[in-house]
Order: sequence, then structure tokens, then C-alpha cells
Amino acid sequence: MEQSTKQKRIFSAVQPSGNLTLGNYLGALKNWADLQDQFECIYCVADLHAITVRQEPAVLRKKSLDTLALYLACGIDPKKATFFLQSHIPEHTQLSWVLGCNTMFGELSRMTQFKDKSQKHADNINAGLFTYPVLMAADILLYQADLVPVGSDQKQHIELTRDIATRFNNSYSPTFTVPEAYILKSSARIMSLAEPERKMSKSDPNANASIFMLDRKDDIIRKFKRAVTDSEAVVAADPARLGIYNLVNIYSSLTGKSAEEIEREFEGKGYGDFKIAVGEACADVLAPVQKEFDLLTRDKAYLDGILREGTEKASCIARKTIQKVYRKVGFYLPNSK
Ligand code: ATP
Ligand code: LTN
Repeated sequence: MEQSTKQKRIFSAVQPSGNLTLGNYLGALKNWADLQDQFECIYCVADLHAITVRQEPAVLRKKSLDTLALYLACGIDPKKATFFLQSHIPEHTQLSWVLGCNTMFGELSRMTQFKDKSQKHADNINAGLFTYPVLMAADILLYQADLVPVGSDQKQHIELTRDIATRFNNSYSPTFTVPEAYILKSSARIMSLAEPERKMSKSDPNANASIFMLDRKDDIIRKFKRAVTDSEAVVAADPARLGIYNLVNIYSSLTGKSAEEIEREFEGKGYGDFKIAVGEACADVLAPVQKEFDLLTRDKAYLDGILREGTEKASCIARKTIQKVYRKVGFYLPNSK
């Protein structure tokens, strides 16, 4: 039993499109660290994805390395997991083209992230924004991943990846592992502190809406204190009361306490005490990550070494898959002597 779980492979990625948020941490990174002992893990910094919206080149370069440093600072061990930048492995774009020719326009038109982002960036609805899920499918299928740990906003993309893989396997012959999404319930969708009906997002222009993983303790507490709630003043995991429900979920994910335990802990107390407790718990969880991040980012040579090693390992797998795919679709490959 243990043998078979050991061999399962995990793939995931975050875009270096800004400062990582508490949503990225609870929805993705924290789980990645928890999974590394059970699975073979490959974690990528999705810089190709990031340019679907405009990026300042120097900032993108810095955020890419910062994102890698945050992966490591969360306790993901480079001896156990493989790390690389998406743009360092050309097979991602190669496979993306082939998969794009096996993906329907109608399928991509239904993607809610495309609809959201084209509204947000109405002046730049580029082709990459539209074909983004094909590149994401290529990321996952290239490594024959079994499981993809993500927040629930990515579920639709993983469903599409499964459809593309199944279609390709049926049209040609079994080629890709059909992956499954791995989504934890309480942290699947951390909501904005300012507009709790929207997802907390690193590209939200309102800095008070998101807690950033590198925020200082006083900023964290201030933002939680200002978080939008309601006038009932009863701490409860009630999905109809979006703001307080979100805070209970965050506190639960940070502390491991169940919703019932939290309701009991704050019975008869107002929102003020609860918000401070959530802020303190959050600052306590992020403090060691921030400390480690500071150390890591001072040692660029170490980070570059991790990338070199990871790129080499990931390239071996990627090369094998692309060769198989090229052969299956009928691209002529000369005999190597
Ligand atoms: P952007 O604002 O640039 O679109 P983002 O903050 O939505 O970025 P992504 O890079 O798209 O972040 O997501 C990286 C990972 O974090 C994905 O697995 C995604 O599902 C997860 N994630 C992002 N936001 C949240 C959230 N609010 N709650 C839970 N998980 C999240
Ligand atoms: N689209 C993802 C980031 C991402 C990803 C992936 C996640 C790019 N490639 C492959 C999982 C697997 C996002 O979170 N917006």
C-alpha cells in the first residue's frame, strides 16, 4: 500500500504575478509541504502563465525567484521535491501547441478564469489569456502527474486537463496519466477581506483585501481588524454570512481547530477579539516562513543551484513525454545513428 502511494506523482505551480497571498499559502503551498513525504513532488514557478497579463520585466524576474524562495521557506525540501521555472523547459510550450490542436474553441470559451480576467484586463484580452488552460494542461500532462494540489478556483482547469488527456489517449493510444485535482475543503477558497464574495487574489489592487505572505505582523492584524463582517456579532461557520465564515475558515486552516471548537472558543465574545486572534494566529504561522525567506533570498547562488538541479531532473521527464507525443501525432523523427 505504502509502495503505491510513494510512486504517485504530484505537480503544481503558482504564477509569479505578484506577492503571494494567504490564499496561495493555505490553498496551495501549505498543502504542498504536507504532501512531500507521501508523494514524488514537482513544483514549478509558472512564469509563462504570468505574462498573460502585463508584467514589468524586472519585477517578473524578481518575483520568479521570490516565488521559488517562498516554496522553500514553506518547508518544501529540495532533496525531496523538484523545482524549476516553467520558461526553462521548452517542452511546456511544445506540448501546449499539440494539445491546443486537440482542444476546442468552445471548451476554452467556457473557462470562468478567462471571463473574469478579460473583464479585469479589457484592454489586453490576448490570445495567451484564452489558451492559458492549454498551457496548464501541458504543464501537468508533461510530467504524467497523478494529483494536482490547487485551490478550488483551478478545478475547472483540471477538469479540462482531464478531458484533453482522455481525448488524446482515445484518439492516439494511451499516452497521458489522467490527473485528479487535490483540493482541501477548509482552505480551498480563501476570500477577500474587503469583498468576501470575491476570491483573495495577489493581483487585487486593494492591498487591504489580501494578506500577503510577507506582510508584517502589525499590517496583518490591522487588515484582519478591518475585515468586512456583519452586524450579528456571533462567531459562526455560517456559509450565508460570507465575511465571518471566511475568517472562521482561515482560523481553522491556520490552527487546525474545527469550526465547532472555534465557535465554542469565541462564544459570547464579539468579533473584535476573534479578529485579533485570527491576525495573531496568521502572523505566528507566517513568521518562520518570513524568516527563512529572508535567509534564502540572500543566497542567490543557492537558489540558482536548486533551479539548475530541478531543471535537469524535470527535463528528463519532459523530454520523454514530448518524444512520445511527437511520435504518436506523426511527426517524422530521423533515426539517431
Ligand atoms: P492572480 O491574482 O495573479 O490570478 P492568484 O492569487 O489567483 O493570482 P494563482 O497563481 O493563480 O494565484 O494561484 C496559485 C495557487 O494558489 C493555485 O493553486 C490557486 O488555486 C491557489 N489560490 C489562489 N488564490 C486562492 C484563494 N483565494 N484561496 C485558495 N487558494 C487559492
Ligand atoms: N493556473 C494556475 C497556476 C498553474 C498551475 C499549473 C497549477 C500553472 N500551471 C499546473 C497547477 C498545475 C493558477 O493557479 N492560476
